[in-house]
Amino acid sequence: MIGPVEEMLATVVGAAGAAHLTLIDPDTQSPEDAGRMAKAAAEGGTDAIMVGGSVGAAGRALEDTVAAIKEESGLSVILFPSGVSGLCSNADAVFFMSLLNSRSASYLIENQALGAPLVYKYSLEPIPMAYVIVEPGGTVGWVGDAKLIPRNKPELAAAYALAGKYFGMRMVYLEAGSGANEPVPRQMVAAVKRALKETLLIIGGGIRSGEAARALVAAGAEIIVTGTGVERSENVEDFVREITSAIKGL
Ligand code: 1GP
Repeated sequence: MIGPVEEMLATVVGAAGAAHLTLIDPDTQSPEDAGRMAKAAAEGGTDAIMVGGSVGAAGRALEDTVAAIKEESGLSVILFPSGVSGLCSNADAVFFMSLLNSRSASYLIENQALGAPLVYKYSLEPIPMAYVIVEPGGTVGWVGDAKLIPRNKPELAAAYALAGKYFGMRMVYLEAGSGANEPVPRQMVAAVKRALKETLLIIGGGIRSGEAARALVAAGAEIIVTGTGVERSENVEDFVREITSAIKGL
């Protein structure tokens, strides 16, 4: 069953052609600073906040960060967990994902099995998502033990994406890795979108400008994620507005 956060994202994509998510890692700044960043991102037109990180995004820091973001921005918070410890009860939703090109059962199903009862207990909205990591992959590629998709092999990315769709996952996230020098190649985005059709395609990793985000949306991306760009920008509202105004209403 589709829940309210997923419905909201689908509505934004339907109306504007694309949505934007701001990724905040609780390990990178204080909860207060995370709240301020989220408020500025909301003012810049971001649609929801993703909270997660490969290392240290857990416990009190995670809960306090989620609380501050919700209070300051009024936006929905979607958890983006690297494992069971990335779950908390005060978020709205969780990308309930399997890292399809991981070599490790931990990231394919074990964390998900251990996390599922907590998702239920916390009444989090699970958003079923296929997660596929492309070169260079960054920290998440290493931690997730991913067999990285080569950048010049769009057909491999499309095959994994289609497998995710056939499993019933309603979103596919192609990830270049946080802080990547370049985003996922446009040809790969286009090949994956051709395979997916109506299944929503999320692209993240290495997106630092409105121009880059627009090119990815023109190729078929529907949800753009930015983390590092937001973290490093001196004016979060302006940076987020640059991205949102470049991708919406194309
Ligand atoms: C990481 O794709 C996201 O999961 C965001 O990447 O930090 O490079 O924006 P950046």
